Amino acid sequence: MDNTHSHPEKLAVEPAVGCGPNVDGEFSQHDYTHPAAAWGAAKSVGLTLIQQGEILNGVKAIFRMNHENGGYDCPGCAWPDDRKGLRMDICENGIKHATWEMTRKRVDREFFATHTVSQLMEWSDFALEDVGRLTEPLSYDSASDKYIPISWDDAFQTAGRHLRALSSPHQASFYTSGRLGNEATFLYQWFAREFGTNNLPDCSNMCHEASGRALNASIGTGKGTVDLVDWQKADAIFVMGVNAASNAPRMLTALADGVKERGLKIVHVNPLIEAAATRVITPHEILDMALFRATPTSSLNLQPRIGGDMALMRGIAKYLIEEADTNPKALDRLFIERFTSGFEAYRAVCQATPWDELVRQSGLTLEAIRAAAKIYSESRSCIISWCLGLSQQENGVDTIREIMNVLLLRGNIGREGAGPCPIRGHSNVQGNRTCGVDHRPTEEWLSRLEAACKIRAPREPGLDTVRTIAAMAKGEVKVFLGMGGNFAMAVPDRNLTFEALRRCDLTMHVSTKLNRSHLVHGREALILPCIGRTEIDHQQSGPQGITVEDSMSMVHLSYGMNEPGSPELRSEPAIIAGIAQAALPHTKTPWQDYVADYDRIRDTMADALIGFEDFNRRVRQPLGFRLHQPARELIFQTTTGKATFSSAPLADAIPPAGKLILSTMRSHDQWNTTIYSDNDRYRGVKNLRTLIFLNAKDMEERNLEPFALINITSFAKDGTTRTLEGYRAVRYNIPRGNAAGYMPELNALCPLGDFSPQSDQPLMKQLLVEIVACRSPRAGRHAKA
Ligand SMILES: Nc1nc2c(c(=O)[nH]1)N[C@H]1C(S)=C(S)[C@@H](COP(=O)(O)OP(=O)(O)OC[C@H]3O[C@@H](n4cnc5c(=O)[nH]c(N)nc54)[C@H](O)[C@@H]3O)O[C@H]1N2
Ligand SMILES: Nc1nc2c(c(=O)[nH]1)N[C@H]1C(S)=C(S)[C@@H](COP(=O)(O)OP(=O)(O)OC[C@H]3O[C@@H](n4cnc5c(=O)[nH]c(N)nc54)[C@H](O)[C@@H]3O)O[C@H]1N2
Ligand SMILES: [Mo]
Repeated sequence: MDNTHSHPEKLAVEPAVGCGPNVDGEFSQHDYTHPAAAWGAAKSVGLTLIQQGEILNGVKAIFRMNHENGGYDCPGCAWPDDRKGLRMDICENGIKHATWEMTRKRVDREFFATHTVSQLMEWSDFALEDVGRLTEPLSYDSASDKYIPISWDDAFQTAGRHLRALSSPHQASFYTSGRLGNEATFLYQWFAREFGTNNLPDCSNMCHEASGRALNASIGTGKGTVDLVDWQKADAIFVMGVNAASNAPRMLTALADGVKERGLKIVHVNPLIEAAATRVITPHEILDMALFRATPTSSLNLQPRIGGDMALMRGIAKYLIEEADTNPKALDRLFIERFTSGFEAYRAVCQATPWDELVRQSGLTLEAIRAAAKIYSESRSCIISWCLGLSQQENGVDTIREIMNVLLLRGNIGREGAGPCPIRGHSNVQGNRTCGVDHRPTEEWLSRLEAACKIRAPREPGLDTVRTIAAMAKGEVKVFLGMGGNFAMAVPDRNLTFEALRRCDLTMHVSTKLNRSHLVHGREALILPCIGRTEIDHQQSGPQGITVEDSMSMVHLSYGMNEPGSPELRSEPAIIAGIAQAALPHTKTPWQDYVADYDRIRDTMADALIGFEDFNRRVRQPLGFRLHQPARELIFQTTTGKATFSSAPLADAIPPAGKLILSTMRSHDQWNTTIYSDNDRYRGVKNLRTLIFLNAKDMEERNLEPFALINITSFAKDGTTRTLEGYRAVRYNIPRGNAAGYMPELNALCPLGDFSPQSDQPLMKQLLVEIVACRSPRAGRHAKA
């Protein structure tokens, strides 16, 4: 498709506050024709290092990242480390992410003395973070509308005073973003529960909640069962609903190696053909880089409609079941009989679903579905991996269970090279759940915690992310603590969320950099600056390591290597301990002992957590250790003791006439709410974020020229609408009836009440919208907060 357009037109009005740098001038979109990773990535790394003044440290960091014995865990994503030791297991976006933290820029008290919060609200999100690392604790002064320095002691006392004043512990909510190490996570949930609440919303509520629930129901574990060795052994891999070249770039290595070394078959399932689905040059292959020798990384590209994945999976199952009439090897009958339940009902459902319905709902041709099924049925061992493209859907749980159904039909679990593999987001989001951040804790968890920590834990289910916002809006939650992350921007329904946060008595954030969540604050507010993953964590007993768990259940130590960005910074465990002591005057927990030596936290974790026995010793083994995963050994801790087929009705993914389904996603140059530039290299976009990718026919139907200004209105289930104005329509290879654009700008369109009843996840990839030409352009205007 010809997407080569550029549009130098300048807008008559001021560009509105957006998330990216908001650079003026020309913007464009054209087809990206180079292989993924390769020199474009190398160049971009160089530019980032220069921008952050970090050439030397950056280069040093590259060589220390993800290395066994002493390196720090890359904060970029949760992809496991390649421990072959021979390669640089790094990627462009990981380096960008680490150097963003290691910047030399600092934001000090002078800055806050000269800028009011109202003024800062006018800044872009890029500009806010770009002022550099936070250097000391700050408290909001309403008289001057400014943040002013506060001592750590006074900050903790402020937190404690508010928390103690609540009439119920459930009036506080404790958010976590998946950056937190296991030790801090464990202390954090301990503190919340000793305080008396399970209000522990986290970024998982918007990320992989659906995967956890589906996997639990199906195979009795919330996690995937495969590891990197399996990725090196599989003979077919399905890559579904992930933009790997941008968001899990180290996956490209596994894909390219598989193709080169053993003819791996790769099926990409994505409404967009993303860069990983074309050809790649992985940066550690220096020779390939030099010779521009690219490896094709796709056997089949399927472009289902948004939400059409379940129909595709059911189609594959139907094919296998039909094949089984003539080919006894199509299904693994022995496995089904010994290890599963619910097969007969599932077979009946597949047989009863007509092919044309599967074709209609998936948006794929019959031939395409059959081609995928053929690759699947001919593979000896197959991995199916997925990310947000599946989990952020209305029927995310059913869809992921359908993936499990397909895997179970051929016994693709519990053996080498086979199994389910959710691609996690934040580098320790999986560890956060393992270590107790869960608003719906099990009785087993709570009673083990009580025994190990000698506390009473509450039994009332807590609030998740969406419900925390609703409760703040109603005045039911009065104190909000954000442990990392950028809550105000990451969550749905921007206007409502801003109002909700502003109703709080106290909002506080533990952060490395200034972000919008600090500016959208309660009556009182605290910014509590912490050291980052790349920095040395000095405590009484010496420098501390923290542990993290990657996407594939490996737990290992991470040591920072730079001196803290400012002497005033504290570690996350130290900040949690400070707040806990101030909030719990009668606590018997020796908080400061734990901070002095993280081995003590790990010793208590070893008592509280199944699988963490002898934690301190095992985690010091060269590669750390892998958490025991019963489902991998075909032990299924489900209610039936077997892996369970689901027979859910097919999801309806077809938008009503005139409307479109909009998916919100990341550009190549952003890390969640952190925007590095307004470019999206692999999608060929330069200097434009306020865009919507549309099918050419959908544009024609609406009389939209390329780059036409448009308004987008979303329709909530409760009948309310939300509108963003002055976006640009960009012609793109995307199925008809579908549209895509960037988070977090588009979060203004996500209705708070529209979450999946199966996962409670906001429908961030499945918004019902109408797109019309914008008559009175107010460029990229964001719904006013
Ligand atoms: N560089 C970088 N790395 C990151 C992040 C980052 O922001 N930047 N974020 C981290 C986090 S927290 C997470 S959770 C992950 C996110 O990683 P991704 O899941 O890759 O995140 P998104 O950019 O939201 O992309 C979603 C993908 O799903 C596709 N998609 C949308 N709807 C559908 C659908 O209905 N079906 C299918 N099959 N596909 C669909 C989109 O086209 C897109 O390719 O990445 C992590 N890694
Ligand atoms: N529309 C839409 N919305 C989405 C998504 C989507 O696909 N579409 N994706 C969702 C997903 S998957 C996720 S995970 C969430 C992400 O939600 P969050 O995790 O809340 O957001 P981030 O942007 O990752 O947080 C960035 C901030 O973290 C802080 N930070 C960075 N490093 C550290 C550290 O080491 N310690 C501490 N304490 N703070 C640190 C910095 O201050 C930075 O500003 O967004 C969700 N929102
Ligand atoms: Mo995520």
